[in-house]
Amino acid sequence: MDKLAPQLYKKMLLIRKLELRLAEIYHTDAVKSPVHLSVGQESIAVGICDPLNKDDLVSNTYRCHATYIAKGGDLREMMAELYGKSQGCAGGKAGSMHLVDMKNGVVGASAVVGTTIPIAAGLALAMKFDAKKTGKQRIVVSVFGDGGTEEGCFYETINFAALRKLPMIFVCENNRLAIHTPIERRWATEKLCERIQTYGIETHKIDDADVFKIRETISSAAEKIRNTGEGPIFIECATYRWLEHVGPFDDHKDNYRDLEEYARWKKNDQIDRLAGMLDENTRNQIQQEVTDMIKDAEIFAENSPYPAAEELYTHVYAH
Ligand SMILES: Cc1ncc(C[n+]2csc(CCOP(=O)(O)OP(=O)(O)O)c2C)c(N)n1
Repeated sequence: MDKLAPQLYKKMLLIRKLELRLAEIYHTDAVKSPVHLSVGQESIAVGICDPLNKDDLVSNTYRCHATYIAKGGDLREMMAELYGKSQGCAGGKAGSMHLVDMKNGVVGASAVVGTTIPIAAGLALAMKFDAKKTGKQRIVVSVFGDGGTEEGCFYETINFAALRKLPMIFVCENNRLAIHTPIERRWATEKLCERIQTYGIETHKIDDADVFKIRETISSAAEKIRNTGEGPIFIECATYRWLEHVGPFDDHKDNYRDLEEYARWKKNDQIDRLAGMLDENTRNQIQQEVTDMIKDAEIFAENSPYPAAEELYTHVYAH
């Protein structure tokens, strides 16, 4: 058995089970915001975050539950945030699309496609300056979807990051869909890595969402950037979203996605794969731990109070 299998399995299972639990309770209105679930895509977040240090940063989009959990974001605070409660990671004011936990290196997410990419570069620039004083190079990983690469600010950021050799890793989570529009109807060519190479950036492409390959690629990229103080590195990870773009259901009857492709990805499920690598005792123990963690977070969220009315007037800026 690969010695990393138990920890990777546990993190992926935690994401999967927590999101499926959200889907189950969504109809009760306990969760106060829309949810963009990552079911089927867990190996990307876990492969990225597992080899990072606690003080490295990960930045993501509105589909941010998976990286938040994989980077060690506080589970109770996440659940309370989803419930709109005051002990949530953003005081209950932001919800699912804006999870943040800076103490564990999770940068606040945004619903506006592409916008978190330049912010991540700004953080990487700060880290480059910091390293001159501290001698320790922290890194930022900026995660975005294939749709994010269609925004102008993505190319501005790629260019700036290459010019200033920023200590960052760009990861495109390519699930081939932007809401309902498949990639064939959006991209003139699929040569994303080749496009990025023209900026003088090293690229890697992982076609099968293999969690070990993703982890290894990130780990080597991070080591290279830490040793030289120079990035960026770009990684494209193919994956497939199993559920609808936003919400708790599947949308397989909506007739816009290739269900044979979905079936192929399901067969390649990394959670099933790793479960098969573990002995029964280890597997059962991890499953129980994950169930307990989710229950604990749910109870915490239920018992947390809603924000006080005066909170309406905090974090509000007027010009
Ligand atoms: C600037 C901007 N344009 C359009 C939208 C509407 N929108 C929300 S999600 C989305 C699709 C993005 O797809 P992708 O980046 O591939 O991420 P995924 O949802 O697949 O994770 C779009 C177009 C938006 N939120 N922001």
